[in-house]
Amino acid sequence: MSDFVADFMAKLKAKNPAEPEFHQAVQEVVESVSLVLEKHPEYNTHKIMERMSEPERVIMFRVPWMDDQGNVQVNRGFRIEMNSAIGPYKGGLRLHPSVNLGILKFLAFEQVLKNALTTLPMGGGKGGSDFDPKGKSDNEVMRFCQSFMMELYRHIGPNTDIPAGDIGVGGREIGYMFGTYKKIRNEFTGILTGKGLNWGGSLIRPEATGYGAVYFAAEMLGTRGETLEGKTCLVSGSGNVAQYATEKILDLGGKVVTLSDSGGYIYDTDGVDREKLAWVMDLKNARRGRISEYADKFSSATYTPIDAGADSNPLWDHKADCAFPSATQNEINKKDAENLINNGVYVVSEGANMPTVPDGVEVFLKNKILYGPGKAANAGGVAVSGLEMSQNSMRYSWSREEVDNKLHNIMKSIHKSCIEAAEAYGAPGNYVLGANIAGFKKVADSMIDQGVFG
Ligand code: NDP
Ligand code: 2IT
Repeated sequence: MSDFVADFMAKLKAKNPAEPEFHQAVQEVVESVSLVLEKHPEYNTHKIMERMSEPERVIMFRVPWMDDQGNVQVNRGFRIEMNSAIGPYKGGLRLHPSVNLGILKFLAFEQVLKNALTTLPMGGGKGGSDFDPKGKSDNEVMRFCQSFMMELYRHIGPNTDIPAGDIGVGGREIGYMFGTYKKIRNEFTGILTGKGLNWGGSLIRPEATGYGAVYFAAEMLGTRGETLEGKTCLVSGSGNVAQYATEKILDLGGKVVTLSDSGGYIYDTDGVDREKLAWVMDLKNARRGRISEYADKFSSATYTPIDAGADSNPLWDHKADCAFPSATQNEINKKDAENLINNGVYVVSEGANMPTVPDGVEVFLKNKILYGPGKAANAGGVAVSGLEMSQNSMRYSWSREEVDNKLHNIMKSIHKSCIEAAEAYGAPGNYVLGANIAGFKKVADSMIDQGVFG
């Protein structure tokens, strides 16, 4: 680690204690951009890294709600408005018991660079709550979402901050939040993305993150003259991103052999075909059950529980060509990364945000595999959110084909930006460096243009 990076990180950790995920996300970026800072001392003069790692605003609030038994429950709500240099704050809301300030700051920090890569004018933000939607009734989720929006509404707006979904937030939650905002403000505007198709949502938004991660993998394979046809793929998660990554892998002729949830994973020797995928979507989206039930239903599959405390995750220890981690942060440790390489995996396209620990990323880079980090590979979701905002502004909607084409072109453009930035800084094929540098430069130059408040 260079003196600059060590010094920067020591200060960041002292100022933001007990936020390991935030430290991890920032450190990777500081390491990548230290090459840029050497060539461009003006970024240091303007204290760009210091400013980018300090949120413009952090909102933390009480979310009281009443459960079905009439008991009052209290959760903590957050919105991190990280950076608005290139557009209004934009990024998802996560509802999961693990949510805390540090996790949302890491996600907001990543979001700023990701959004810069999309080519669309969006700044970065993230929010959510430690509310656990699992096991809650529809009415409880609605009352929580209403209470959450009773505070959030003051801080968001179609030109200020536009939240969307993330873990635990899909169409149902966006609907309850949108209805509450509309009631309070007496205004029908695009203050959230991922809306229902009947009330301002965009076609392809639910599919966008998963499709985008697969388009990105296809672009990476294209640099070696290959396609996804006939490739065996490991997918983790079984939520929004995993489901549509699986669908697009099938479209492009690949085979998906794994899916998971926080309890364990299934391995299907015959592959998850369209019929089985439809069954998974029904199981998960109706919140009826766990992925373990897949193995009861389909005899070609086995279920293995995942022990979160174990030294490796068996999902990543199968013969395959490609991996699409699509569950959560730090789900691939160093041993998992080594297992992937030893099993022949040479394409990793991250649907999730920061799913690989830094030592794991090192393993991928050392082995020179095609490794697309989350902020590039999963940018399709927020990109189509940006397209939803454009459609809302125009009071118009594009067809499925139009949105899918735009998404595809955006993913190609992100891939190209990464390749070019990596080459310009002497590390051809290093998408980590490429994504961090390309995203950083766009935001940094905009901040300089706008003076010290930019
Ligand atoms: P969903 O809530 O739809 O699904 C999440 C999936 O991941 C579930 O299968 C869930 O299992 C599993 N999971 C969640 N937390 C953990 C955990 N701590 N350990 C193991 N498994 C876990 O979320 P999404 O599919 O939307 O999000 C998945 C990832 O993709 C996240 O990292 C998110 O930040 C990222 N992402 C999402 C985008 C979007 O548009 N939705 C855009 C870009 C990135 P279980 O059911 O057991 O909880
Ligand atoms: O991590 C992400 O990019 C998202 N959860 C999507 C954000 C958005 O605003 O669509």
